[in-house]
Amino acid sequence: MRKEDDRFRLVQEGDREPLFVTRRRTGRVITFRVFAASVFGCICSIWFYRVTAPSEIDENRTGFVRFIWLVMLTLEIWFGLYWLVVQSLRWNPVWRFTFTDRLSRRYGNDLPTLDVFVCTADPVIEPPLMVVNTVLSVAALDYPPEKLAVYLSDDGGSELTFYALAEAAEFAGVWVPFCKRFNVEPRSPAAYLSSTANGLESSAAAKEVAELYREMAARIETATKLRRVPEEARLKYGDGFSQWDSDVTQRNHGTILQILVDGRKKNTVAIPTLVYLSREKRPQHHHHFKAGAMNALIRVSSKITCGRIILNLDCDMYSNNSKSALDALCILLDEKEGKEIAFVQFPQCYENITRNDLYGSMMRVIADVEFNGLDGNGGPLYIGTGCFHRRDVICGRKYGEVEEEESEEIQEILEPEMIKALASCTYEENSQWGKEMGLKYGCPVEDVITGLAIQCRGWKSAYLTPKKKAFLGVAPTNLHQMLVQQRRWSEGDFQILLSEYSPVWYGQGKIGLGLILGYCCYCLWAPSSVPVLVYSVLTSLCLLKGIPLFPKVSSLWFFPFGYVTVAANAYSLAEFLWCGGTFRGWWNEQRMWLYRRTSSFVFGFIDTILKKLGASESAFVITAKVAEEEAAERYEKEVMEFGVESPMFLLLGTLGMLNLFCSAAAAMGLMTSRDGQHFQTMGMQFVITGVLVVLNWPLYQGMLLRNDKGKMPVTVTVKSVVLALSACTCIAFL
Ligand SMILES: *[C@@H]1O[C@H](CO)[C@@H](O)[C@H](O)[C@H]1NC(C)=O
Ligand SMILES: CC(=O)N[C@H]1CO[C@H](CO)[C@@H](O)[C@@H]1O
Repeated sequence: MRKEDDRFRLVQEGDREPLFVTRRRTGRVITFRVFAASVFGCICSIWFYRVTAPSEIDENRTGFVRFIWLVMLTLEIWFGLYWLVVQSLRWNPVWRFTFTDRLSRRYGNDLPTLDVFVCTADPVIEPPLMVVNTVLSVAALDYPPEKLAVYLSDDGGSELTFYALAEAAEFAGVWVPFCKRFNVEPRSPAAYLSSTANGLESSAAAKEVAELYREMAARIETATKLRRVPEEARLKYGDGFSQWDSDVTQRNHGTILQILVDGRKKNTVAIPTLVYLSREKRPQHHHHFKAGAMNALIRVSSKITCGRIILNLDCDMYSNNSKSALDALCILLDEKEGKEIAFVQFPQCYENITRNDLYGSMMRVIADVEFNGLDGNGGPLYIGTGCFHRRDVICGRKYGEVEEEESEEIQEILEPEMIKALASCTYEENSQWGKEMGLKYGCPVEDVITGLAIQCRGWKSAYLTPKKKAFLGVAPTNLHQMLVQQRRWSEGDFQILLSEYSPVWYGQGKIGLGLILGYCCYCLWAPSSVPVLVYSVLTSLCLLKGIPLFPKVSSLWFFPFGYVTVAANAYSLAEFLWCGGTFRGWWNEQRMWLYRRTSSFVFGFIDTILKKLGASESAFVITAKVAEEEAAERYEKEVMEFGVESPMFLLLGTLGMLNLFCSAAAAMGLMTSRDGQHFQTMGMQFVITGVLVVLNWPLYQGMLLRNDKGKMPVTVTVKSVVLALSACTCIAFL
């Protein structure tokens, strides 16, 4: 009897099954917690050792040595506390799984309207052909075309980008139906045509589409190379180009708006709405970078298609999975748990990664471990791309306030001139835009702070990592770009910590402790550079000078130091391999971990402090997406690229040389003295400095052994050697 009841209930609730489930891995979490407790025990004994400073080394401690030990104690307290904060990211990870089949059964084509915002800022750094491939890949998403709109925001105000989009709008008429008919994947034409395994190569339809694409690509590339739009195109899309008068420049122009495909009208071919927008820019008005562009898009789109859901994408991130919108909707439309979720973040994945990921660009552990941990604590950060938002939430709706119903009637169609006013420089004056509405201004990582503010209004967010990556971008392919990007991130995150929206005080009582700590892990990137820098310099210099900093290898006190070092690294290696990485990849990531902390984060830290003191201005550097041929070859071979003179390289070079000189001198001293006792007391320092030297191998190669264009510039090498030698000499005679 009871069984039948159950079955009856199941049938009744058959179409009320959840659209997604949240899973935990209990076994792994318990193992991790036991392990973390053991490491913490050892950290405490390290602190205890430093404070009580056992008598074994005490006899010959002078005031200078005492001071150094005090510094070591401070650093180790910092490392220990930071380690504690970081554990929040692994304490309670969750994984989400969606059921798109249930979504289709329940909603069919009756899905909410979706607006996709693609942002580009410079036609040279971000080639128009790449941008339109991204646009085409989302235009062909598996989604009813009458519900979908793609907006391209061009902060470069470039005719070339507009021209490329106009060409793409025409090509979309062939491409979108083709993708849907043959269920093509991926839906970026360039990516599809370059993948050989698509099996459709031979069909007539595929050949025709490929031919059309190649012709279009050739036209766009020629125009880009000549920096001139062909005359035929000007005639064809006249009303678009007429908006560029002779004095339009990148920094000074009126709003340019063109609806290239209008899905609100009944079209014969079903393709989504396509809109080009370049908001007004005037030198005397601050444009607030990408956040400003996003806010202009939010307003302009509200008068055109007004999608209830907004997907935000960088112009280099194409959709590699046409079902990603449905995945995200499984979460946002779920009647129970989904109701409290404001946005769904996909990881930032890259296609241009070499096997061992020389620059650690994939951030494997962040993407596959830490963000799942954040999700378990209340939700991942909004990272500015690959994120599905609810429009009304991004515009300020608090959790618990009623949602406005989507109006059934077709929106009144406004004149383009009236819509353009929404993207003018002055529209935001005396308004809540940039504060309570839209993306927040005044921070280099506006996305993170916006996500935090949404979570502080009571919302949660969700993190989705489907096996087939949803969006794929282009990673920085040289060391300098990578370090510059990291500098901006660390600086922005640190500014958040010091701002009025700091997770620590603003988030207090609004979001859970786990999430506050989770934010702090990233917000403390910049300040965490200083201890790492000091620690690595101190251990090397003290090795040179023969000042012991660690217990003897034979002493019992050596155990906690050894355990923390070995266990933490073994765990991090296991985690990395579990995320699908290789051993070399892990080793490369350790190097990047060191380089980021001893260059990008140092500069991020100094910049932030200077800015707080009012001595420096914000600047936003876009990272280039194309590499010249030789450099690309070196990238493929995983040879580290230096090539430019940069203060960050000077710092890295000096530190590298310092480690090298100190360990070489100490090794020579050891060989001449033949004193086993020396190795006993200095063992740990030998190992640390030695590991740093081995880790730095590509740096030494770049400075001393290579002869290609990508080697370290000679001036940097010379300066580094001089600086490192003077530091060693100073210490030796102190
Ligand atoms: C991208 O999509 C293609 C085609 O479906 C698939 O084979 C590939 O594995 C995807 N790439 C990633 C990184 O998931
Ligand atoms: C921009 C860029 O570097 N693209 C490269 C990405 O990787 C593929 C294959 O490894 C190359 O063909 C692209 O040129």
